[in-house]
Amino acid sequence: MPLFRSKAEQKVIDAGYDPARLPPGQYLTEKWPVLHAGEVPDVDLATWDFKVEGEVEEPLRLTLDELKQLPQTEVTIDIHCVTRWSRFDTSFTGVHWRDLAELVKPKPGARYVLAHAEQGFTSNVPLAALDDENALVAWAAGGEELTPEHGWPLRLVVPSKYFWKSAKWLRALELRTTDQPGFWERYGYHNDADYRKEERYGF
Ligand SMILES: Nc1nc2c(c(=O)[nH]1)N[C@H]1C(S)=C(S)[C@@H](COP(=O)(O)O)O[C@H]1N2
Ligand SMILES: [Mo]
Repeated sequence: MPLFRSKAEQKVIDAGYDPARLPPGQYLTEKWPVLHAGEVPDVDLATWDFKVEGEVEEPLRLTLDELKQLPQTEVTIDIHCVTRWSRFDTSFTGVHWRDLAELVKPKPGARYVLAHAEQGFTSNVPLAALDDENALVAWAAGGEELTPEHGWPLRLVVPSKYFWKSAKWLRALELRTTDQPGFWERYGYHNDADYRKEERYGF
């Protein structure tokens, strides 16, 4: 037993969880805060599509209905925001990268992904972060369709990184041979975003 527990750790214990589950510098919240730059976009499903492109043999373009025909995966993950709130046990439903990879056939040089969202928002992750068992492109959370503010109709879920990498209003995954910083990364956030190491800011 440590001699001292922080208030944040005590709250995790009081909520019935193992305090080791809370990454350094985070506190537990029961709510699900909404965070993004800009406005919630107006999305028209009649013209909406989702693409997987770049370093792939077979570029893919799907409507939401077509995406939902693919094998579905449900994951339950902990969300860690760089602004220090963590939310445990959020479930998401969507398609895992492995099922998209089977269709697009990544070229051998594909190492990085640049996610493209509405209004020019981008986020970058190594392709390995999408191979994570619990990473998804998701259209539902907690068994319900995503709400507009949480990314309807589709968002990325990358549980190994701070949550800013999980682009809401996702429109495309671009596979790349080289890394390219996304929106928040250009703004000064850490390129790698590992919450276990508190990789919050790049400077
Ligand atoms: N398109 C888009 N996605 C985004 C962002 C954004 O500004 N635009 N912000 C990110 C940040 S900083 C966080 S913490 C999470 C918040 O997701 P939530 O609002 O569902 O909690 O979305 C991420 N995805
Ligand atoms: Mo964030």
